[in-house]
Amino acid sequence: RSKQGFTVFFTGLSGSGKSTIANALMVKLMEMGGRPVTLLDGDVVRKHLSSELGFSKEHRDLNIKRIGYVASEITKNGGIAICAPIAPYTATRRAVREMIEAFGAFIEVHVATSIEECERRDRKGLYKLAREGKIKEFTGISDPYEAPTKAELVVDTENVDVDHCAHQVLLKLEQMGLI
Ligand code: GGZ
Repeated sequence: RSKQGFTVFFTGLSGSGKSTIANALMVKLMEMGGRPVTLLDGDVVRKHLSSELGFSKEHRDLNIKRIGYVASEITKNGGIAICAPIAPYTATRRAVREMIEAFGAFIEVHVATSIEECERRDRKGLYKLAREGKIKEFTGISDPYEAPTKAELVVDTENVDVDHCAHQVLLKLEQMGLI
């Protein structure tokens, strides 16, 4: 009997490393074969599925619920969904968890890179723009990020490299009997 579907849901600040870890995880899961793997990355989803949305609480919630819906369909059909949005609100993450747990497993991974480190890296220059007030409602600067307290896994990208973070997720999936 084939194994149940599941969703790995990364949450963390802009520039925390969610996309990089999610991509590394996707490659590892694809190499294992078996089930199809679908990556729903924050900025890609915003381009194709949520292009009309901004960054108000209402729009962020709508964006996350769309991602959750797509992930729940993938999970229902026995696939693997990897989501990597900021998802700053606890209640919204919980709603997505409930939607997905009706069909399979939900693994929340907090990419817990500190705001100081994200701003120091500032890979896309967005923190600088946010500080200058050129981007409004920027997560961690002028908009909230509610850190998870009950994530299945917390990864540290300040002291641990991307590949090792992805490996930690794989170990968790193994422990849970999902792969
Ligand atoms: C946060 C913003 C904002 C504001 C643009 N706040 O690091 P990035 O650039 O490539 O990823 C971030 C992305 C956030 O979209 P999400 O869909 O993940 O957010 S949410 O889950 O809250 O819906 C960032 C960029 O968009 N970006 N403006 N104001 N991030």
